[in-house]
Amino acid sequence: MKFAHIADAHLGREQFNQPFRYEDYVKAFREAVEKAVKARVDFILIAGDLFHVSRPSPKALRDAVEILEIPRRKEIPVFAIEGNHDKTIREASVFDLLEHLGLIRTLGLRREEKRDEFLRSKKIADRYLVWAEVGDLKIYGLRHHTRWQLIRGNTNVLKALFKRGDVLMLHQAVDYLARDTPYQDAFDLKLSELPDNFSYYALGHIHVRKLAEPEQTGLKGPIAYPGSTERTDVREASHVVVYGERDRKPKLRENTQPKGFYIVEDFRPEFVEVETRPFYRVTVSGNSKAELRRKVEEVAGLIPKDAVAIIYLEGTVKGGVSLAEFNDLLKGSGIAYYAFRSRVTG
Ligand SMILES: [Mn+2]
Repeated sequence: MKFAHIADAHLGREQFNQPFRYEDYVKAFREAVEKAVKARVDFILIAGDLFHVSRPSPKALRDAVEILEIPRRKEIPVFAIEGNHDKTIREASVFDLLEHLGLIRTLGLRREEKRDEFLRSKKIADRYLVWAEVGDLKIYGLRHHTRWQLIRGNTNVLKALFKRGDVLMLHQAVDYLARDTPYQDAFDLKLSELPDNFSYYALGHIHVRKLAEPEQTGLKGPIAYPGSTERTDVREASHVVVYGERDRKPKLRENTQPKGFYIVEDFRPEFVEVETRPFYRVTVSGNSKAELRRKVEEVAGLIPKDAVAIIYLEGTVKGGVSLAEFNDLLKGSGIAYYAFRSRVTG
């Protein structure tokens, strides 16, 4: 059995208010789905945040429908959960609409019983737990919940709901994998709070690729975050340039954060890269405005025209600097989008 594990596509996001970034997000998700279909997977998992908001624009919805029709044409089922960005407490969600169109199947606790070729349901209090079965594989999932919803005193809702199965799909930050991410101190679950007895933990929420092997965690299967399909934050830059105070020339590191998704065979994830626009994170240090300007001009030569670049200015400059004093430097550079951020002290 082979499946694809995709997360955090954030369709509909127009990063930096740039229309071309909307298209980039759509393109990355399309490439992931096309590559999954081409690899002839048995099913596709979408581990939350398919959309950037719970009420996406008609355009984002249309793009999602067009892309999800690719696996449907090949009769490859798509199982999904809602993330913190696209969940809703309203009675009907965009996920219900996509499900009605036969494009996805939503796993988790639901108001109504669901049964079809793949879906099974079990009544739990006033809800139905809906899971999927493909061949002899049992796939469970639950949409994003806050920590206090999942861990209530001595009750661990996840462990009560999910005793055993093959795949468990969640949209949560697990502390063990949240190190060096924005969720380091804002995790939802401790490693020990994850249910045991699953062969693969298909997670979403942390936007950088992470993998914890059973030897590290003591769980039966790996915990995997594929990361977002596009670059959602400067921490996910593809290229990092540092021009320090004492450097005679800038230092460039390439392909620092590959983007993509996992193709999982026999519960072993294999990362598949998706092509994304180069995203530069640049740090320039200097002790005068003239030095900072000279270094920015030099760095500009390293950044390709189609790139996004976020440039941090650092150092101690008498009287400080205003960012407006730097914008003219890159005006004619052709860089698709750039912004300066100042950490200069006066
Ligand atoms: Mn997300």
